[in-house]
Amino acid sequence: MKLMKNKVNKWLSRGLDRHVRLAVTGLSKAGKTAFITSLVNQLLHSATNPRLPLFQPVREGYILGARRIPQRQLLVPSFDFDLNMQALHSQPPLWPSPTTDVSEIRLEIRYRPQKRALRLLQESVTLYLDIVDYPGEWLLDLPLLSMTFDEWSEKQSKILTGKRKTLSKEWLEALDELDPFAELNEKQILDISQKFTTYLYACKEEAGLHWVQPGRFVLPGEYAGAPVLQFFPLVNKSKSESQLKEIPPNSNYGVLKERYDYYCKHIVKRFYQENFSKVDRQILLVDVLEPLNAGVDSFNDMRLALEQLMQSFRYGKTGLLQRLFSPKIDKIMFAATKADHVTPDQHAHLVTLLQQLIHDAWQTASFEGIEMECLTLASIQATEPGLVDYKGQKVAALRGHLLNGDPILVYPGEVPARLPKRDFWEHHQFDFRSFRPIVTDVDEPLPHIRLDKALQYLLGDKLK
Ligand SMILES: Nc1nc2c(ncn2[C@@H]2O[C@H](COP(=O)(O)OP(=O)(O)OP(=O)(O)O)[C@@H](O)[C@H]2O)c(=O)[nH]1
Ligand SMILES: [Mg+2]
Repeated sequence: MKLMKNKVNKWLSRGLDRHVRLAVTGLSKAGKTAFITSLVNQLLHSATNPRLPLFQPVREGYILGARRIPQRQLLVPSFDFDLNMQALHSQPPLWPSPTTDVSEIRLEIRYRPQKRALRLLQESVTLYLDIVDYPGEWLLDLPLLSMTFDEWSEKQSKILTGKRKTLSKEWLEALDELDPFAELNEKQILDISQKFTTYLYACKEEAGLHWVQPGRFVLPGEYAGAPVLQFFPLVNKSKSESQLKEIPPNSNYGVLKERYDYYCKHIVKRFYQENFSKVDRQILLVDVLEPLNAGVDSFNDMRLALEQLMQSFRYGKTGLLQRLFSPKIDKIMFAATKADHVTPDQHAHLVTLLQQLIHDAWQTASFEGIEMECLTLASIQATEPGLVDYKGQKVAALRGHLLNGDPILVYPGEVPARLPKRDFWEHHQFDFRSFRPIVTDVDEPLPHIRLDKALQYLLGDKLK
């Protein structure tokens, strides 16, 4: 009889278990890894976490706790939570390293059900939470799936202005020498590909630009050195109608086109298939402050890249992501990260600025009946609000340590509430610094700003 009861209970509890797959999206350095690390850290402390007043299951005490369990996808590397925490707890504390590959983490969260019907059946229920982390650059490749090689080449020609024009000089000179319709010259293709890759690295590292496409060229992961990463767009090359009709497969052109198609089909498509088809919830993290600090070029580039990335938010039937991968996303959160870089009185501006940046994606998602929320947060708070004397008055400021360890009290400046106009860039001065994480003890949860609000939005309803 007892055995029977246990079996029924086990069956029942499995029936009540819930699953959430959360996609944490954002451009490179938006703060994805910091967000996941802090979110996992907060949940692992959830039984006694005093830092989560806005997360109802913790505030009302019906969450029992959370623990890490082995992930389902055995071929995907595990998210290195321990290494990230080790960095944050080192002396002096360090930020987690940039992400170079996809990784995943799974949590088992146990709670006392609040719905009466569930309570009668079971004392506790489990929510399994899967979170995936990936390099920001890889997310910019989705639009490639709707472009032919020629369309992509044309698009790349159009953006070769400003800093990109200067950085692309060597690559374009080498490209000038190429006859696209001549028989394949493997050595020449390799040489130009390498120059193109160097140009992409320079866009990312030297110029701090975000729109770096194809994303795998700067973060190749397992494909480093493979021919699938040896192609480039044929910019500034005129091609006649008749030439385009019959491109010999063994010409330089034919091979570049073939590699581009292969890249789209086997790398981009596979990545989205594996990571987005089962997503339930999505958060888009945006670092608005760094590009605002870096100037108009950087800010506009961020907007452009964000636009590309938000193609993944077109969930309607005509949206590329929906057509190819049918994710079942019912809630999206848009978050401006690193809110601890500005004084609390600027947070409202940060939100309105973000709302303007994501306006189009918001409209489309709203039309599809997807629930959305916009907020500003700091996954790992590195500063504390303070006051400075300015012309005899007390003014809001931030107290923290710079990356080199120097203590600092600074007024970082004002965040514009709307998208900045031309004259704004001429007159405005920012002082957004990079701060070192605050020293914390291993047994206390990481300090944050409004991460509990994000948790409530993304998971609160699944823990009822
Ligand atoms: N002050 C502060 N800085 C942050 C916060 N989150 C991230 N940062 C800073 O932003 C940097 C990038 O954060 P990551 O979490 O590595 O960004 P990512 O989106 O994972 O970047 P990729 O892996 O390169 O795509 C960190 O090294 C920190 O310097 C935060 O909450 N507060
Ligand atoms: Mg990362």
